[in-house]
Amino acid sequence: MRTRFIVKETIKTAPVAEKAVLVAVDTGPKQRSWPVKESLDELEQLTRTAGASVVGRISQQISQPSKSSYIGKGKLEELKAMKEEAGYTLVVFDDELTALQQRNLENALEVKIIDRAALILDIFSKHARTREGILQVNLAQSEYLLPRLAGQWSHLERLGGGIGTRGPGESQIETDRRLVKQSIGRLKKQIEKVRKHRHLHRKHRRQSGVPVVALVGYTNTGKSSLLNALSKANILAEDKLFATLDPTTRRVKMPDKGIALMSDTVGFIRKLPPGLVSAFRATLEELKEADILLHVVDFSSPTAADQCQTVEQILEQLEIGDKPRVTALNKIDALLDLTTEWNEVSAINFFENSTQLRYPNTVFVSAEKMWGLDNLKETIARLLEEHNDT
Ligand SMILES: Nc1nc2c(ncn2[C@@H]2O[C@H](COP(=O)(O)OP(=O)(O)OP(=O)(O)O)[C@@H](O)[C@H]2O)c(=O)[nH]1
Ligand SMILES: [Mg+2]
Repeated sequence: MRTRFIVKETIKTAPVAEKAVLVAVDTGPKQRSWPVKESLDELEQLTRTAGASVVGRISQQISQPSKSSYIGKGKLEELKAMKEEAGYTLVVFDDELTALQQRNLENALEVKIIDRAALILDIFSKHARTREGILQVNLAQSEYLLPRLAGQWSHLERLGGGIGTRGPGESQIETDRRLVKQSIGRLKKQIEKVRKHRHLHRKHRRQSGVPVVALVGYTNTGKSSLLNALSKANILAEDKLFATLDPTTRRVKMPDKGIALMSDTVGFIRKLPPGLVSAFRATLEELKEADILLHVVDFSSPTAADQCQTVEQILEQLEIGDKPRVTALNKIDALLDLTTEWNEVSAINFFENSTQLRYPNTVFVSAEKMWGLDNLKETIARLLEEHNDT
């Protein structure tokens, strides 16, 4: 019998990448701790993670953003003049815009305008996989939209889909605020059910007496990579912001042959949209139940200190700022001079001697090279034991 092969042809049409220009204002010394260049670097990473390419950057030194158009008139003209040459289809602003600023900017530039908060929400919506994650992102998006329902969404639809327009149902948004409010109410109820379920799950876990360590940190610092290295798990780790949204828990063998449960969760970022932290309460509550926190820092980042400060602020906001903590200064390999051959011992000695960092429960590691992991586990075990005694 002859076998017939049927060749199915699929035509793949890759969506055309949106081209974005990034805009920030530099309001002077108050903001010096996070210079505008670094802020724009981060905004660029966010934009790329959302799937657009960056074709230009603009920043303006002003004491206060303009109430009507965020940047001043002259800068706005400059941005408009760039349009033809750069061919941008999207402008991303580094701060949250008011509905008025957004509409004025859209009218002046005739392209899609989004702000940092919308960009972060868009990435969250792309990366959410579990029902819990999706519900929480939908809630945060609806809350972001509610005060902005001034008709600009129909305008946005005319400008095409893509970043910032993925939302909890554009048709609803068009209809009216009441529908969005109803949907917020529904989402909250559904999330409440998830919370209760999680609460029960945690209760069982607590009864089992296995200690729980929660990884926290700025986005892209290597939390998932470190958990993979510690547990030989296979969690997605990539050079993208917010690669992880849904919590993952793994069993890790400790030096005393005991077991600890370590959970990896969503990373933090500066200027997180305010609604996002509250919408992610169900996920973030996992952190409250942990015995200790493992704060993962990207020690190779020029903004490591500022990132730590942001993490501290969010931990305070979640009322877990005083939980016992181990700090892992990660990615030390990325700081080494490559003309020398390094190994675990020489690299860690080098950092311990050169930085003279003497903070308690702070260790140098490289998740990529698997350096410092035993020391990290011992530090965690010691802290767990101390915590148990109290
Ligand atoms: N050089 C170097 N790169 C690392 C190290 N650890 C992680 N990375 C890289 O850093 C990037 C982010 O790693 P992830 O593990 O996804 O970081 P994360 O903190 O889980 O990030 P999100 O889930 O997106 O918040 C990836 O490209 C990793 O390969 C390290 O020790 N050294
Ligand atoms: Mg991750």
